[in-house]
This record gives sequence, C-alpha cells and structure tokens, in this order.
Amino acid sequence: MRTQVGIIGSGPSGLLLSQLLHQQGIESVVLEKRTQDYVLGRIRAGVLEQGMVDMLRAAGVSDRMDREGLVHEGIEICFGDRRQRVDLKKHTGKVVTVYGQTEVTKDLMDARAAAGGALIYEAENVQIAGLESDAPEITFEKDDQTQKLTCDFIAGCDGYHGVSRRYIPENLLKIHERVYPFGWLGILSETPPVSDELIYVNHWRGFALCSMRSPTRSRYYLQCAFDEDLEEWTDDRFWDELRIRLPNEAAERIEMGPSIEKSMAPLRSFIAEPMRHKRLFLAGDAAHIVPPTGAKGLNLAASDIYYLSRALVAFYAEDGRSDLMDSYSADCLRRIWKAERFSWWMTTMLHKFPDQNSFDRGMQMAELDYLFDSDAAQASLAENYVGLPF
Ligand code: FAS
Ligand code: PHB
Repeated sequence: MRTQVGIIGSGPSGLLLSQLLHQQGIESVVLEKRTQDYVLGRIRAGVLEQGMVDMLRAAGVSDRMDREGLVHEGIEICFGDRRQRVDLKKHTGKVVTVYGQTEVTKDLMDARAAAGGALIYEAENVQIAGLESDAPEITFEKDDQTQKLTCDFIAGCDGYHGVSRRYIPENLLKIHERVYPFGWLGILSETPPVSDELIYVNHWRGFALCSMRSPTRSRYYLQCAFDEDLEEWTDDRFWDELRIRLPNEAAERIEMGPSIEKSMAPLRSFIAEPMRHKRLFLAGDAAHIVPPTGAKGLNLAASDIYYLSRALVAFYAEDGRSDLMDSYSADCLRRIWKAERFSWWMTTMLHKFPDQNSFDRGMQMAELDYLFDSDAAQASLAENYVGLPF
C-alpha cells in the first residue's frame, strides 16, 4: 500500500489530522490497533476550548456538536465553605463547550467513513522503518498477514502508550515528567448534573469535580490513591464520598443513580521533545500528557494537529515548502509548556498531597484566597482555561 501521510492511532489527533488533510486533497491511511468499538468505549475528556471548536467546525464535523454541545460561560471553584464563580466570558470574551471526547471521536469517524477514508482497525504490531529516506514505511499485522504502508510522512498519533515515540533516537529524545501521588476515579451517570456549570472542589479529604455530558448525563470525579482497587468503589461509596466533599447546598441537591461507567486515571505531567524526527511527527498524547484538572489534554492534541496539518498542507501545496515542518516541534512546544504549567498549577492548588506539610497547605490556601479576592487572578485563570491562542 502507498499513501502520502501514514497516521498511527485513531484517537482525536489521528482522526482530526486525517480529516483536515482530506479536505486539502491529501491522502492518508489511519492505522489503529484496537477495534472501533473499543476506541469509542473510552470515556475521557469533556471540555472543548474555542480553538478546538473552531477546528472541528473547519473540519466540517461540528453539526452535532452545535446541536448537543453545552456552551459554558463560567466555572466554579470551592474550598471550605467558600464558592467562587470564575466568569470566563467576562474576563476573556470566550466560552468553552462541554461535548464529550467520545462524541468528537464518533463525529470524526463518521466523517472519514462518509468520505471513504482509509481507517484500518485491529492493525497489530505496528513498526516504522526508513525514516531517513523520503519514503518511510509502516508495517503491521492484520488478519494474520504482515502488510506494508509506504508514505511520504508518518504522524505518530498513538497516545502515551503508543510506539511512535520510540522512533525518536534516544540521544535526541528529552523527557520532562512529574507523576502525581494520586489518581482520579471517574463515573458517568444518567442523572441530571448537580449544577449548570463545572464545580472544582479543594476539600481536606481530596479533590472533587462535578462535570457533565448532557442535561441528563453527569460526569463526576474524586481524587483517590493512584493504586486504588476499582472493585472497592461501589456506587454508594462513591456518592457518599462525593457528597462529603461537595458544598452542603450541592450535596443536598445532587441526584444520584447507578454508574454506567467507572474508571481510574493516573495523573502525570509529561513532555517528550523533539516532536519531530526526519519524516516522523508526534502529536497529542504521544508527545505530552497533562493532569486533567485544567481540561487541556484533548485541546492540546487539537493545537498540535493545527500546526501539523498546516505544515503538511504547505509542503504539498507549495512545492515542498518545509519551513513549517522545521518549526513544527518548537511551535507546538511553546503552547504545550504553557498548558502544562496551567494544568500543574490547577492540580497543585486543588488536590490533597499526601506529603503536604503545614507550609504547603498554607500555600494552597493562600493561592485560593488570592484567587477568590482578585479579579486579575481570576482573569488569568479564565485566559488559560478558555485556551491560549494557537
Ligand atoms: P489517544 O490516546 O486518545 O489515541 C491514541 C490512539 O492510538 C488510541 O486509539 C490507541 O488505541 C492507538 N494506539 C496506541 N498504540 C498504538 C499502536 N501501537 N498502533 C496503532 N494504534 C495505536 N483530557 C482532558 O482534557 N480531560 C479529561 O478528563 C481527560 N481524561 C482522560 C482519562 C484517561 C484515562 C486518559 C488516558 C486520558 C484523558 N484525557 C483527558 C486526555 C485525553 O483526552 C487525551 O488528551 C486525548 O485522548 C489525546 O488524544 P490522542 O492524542 O488522539 O491520543
Ligand atoms: C470532564 O468532563 O471529563 C472533565 C471536565 C473538566 C476537567 C476534566 C474532565 O478539568
């Protein structure tokens, strides 16, 4: 097989790239190791920055998002008996859209299928060769046969556990990482959200987050130990703990019900650089991970794809123009580091750290106290939450 761009991974990064390239007449093949149902079964992000919404609109996949997405103009932060709404629209003129990553992925899959896009699921043992040449190859196994895809460029959109990052030579690859001493336990329930907007809580027992997917479907998270046994978290235990951590008024009002999904996510800050080696470009979680406290993971994947699609289109449309390819890694990393900072700041401000001493706790309280009392601090949070410019 031969194509112009070989894409490894059919998460939001890979699918969005394939769709944007298709719109510019550039061929791609997406290779995914899992089944389509498995990919769609993963419950992940929920908040889209304006920049990502604009990209999905430009990609021609925004109809359902425009119908079903929930536009949010603010978020709420709580600690102790204090509650502060941060007015995103007042401070930035922008909003965020609550629309699950699962729905984004489905809309992109449907668009690629409608356009006859080449998406190969259950492509196993993906390997890359020939990066030094101008015709790199991806080999993979499908239906017990080894197949080869020759391309001009390869996009490593295969997430944190993918293979593509391994093809950045060890002597060039730099990793920057912080692993947090806790995780998030999340549930999905067919219950109306406890509030019209998201509620982020710093409680002495641990962080909690109230989010949603629709007016009838809620998404809740609790900070927990990173090695918790999911089996030990019955629905009743989850709801009891959530109600302890929520402000009383919300705890009394919350509607509870059976979880339709329950999962644990570890929290880490992670950056791999450079994000390009020869004809291989990394994008999304393959190159970086943020703790979900700032709702940046999915949105960072989108900005990487903005820079990568722009570079590939310039190459094909302008007779091999390569300056945007040469600056790709630096262009992405400039925005990634600022999103990493914001995600680390939100995580540090809102979570209980097991080794926290009285000074650490005092710093957290001072950070929150300053945020609650300062319009400038709230404007800074708002500017980062709605998404810094691409
Ligand atoms: P993805 O990981 O989504 O996609 C990579 C794809 O590549 C997968 O389908 C995988 O099966 C495939 N793949 C992997 N190895 C392969 C191989 N060798 N060959 C072929 N295919 C391969 N972000 C938020 O903003 N908010 C959240 O609440 C949030 N929660 C999260 C919870 C969890 C458990 C995880 C893991 C992430 C969460 N994220 C969250 C971040 C998440 O949304 C990512 O940022 C987003 O999925 C990034 O998209 P991709 O870069 O496409 O990577
Ligand atoms: C979600 O709805 O899954 C969500 C929202 C905001 C976050 C993290 C996750 O910061």
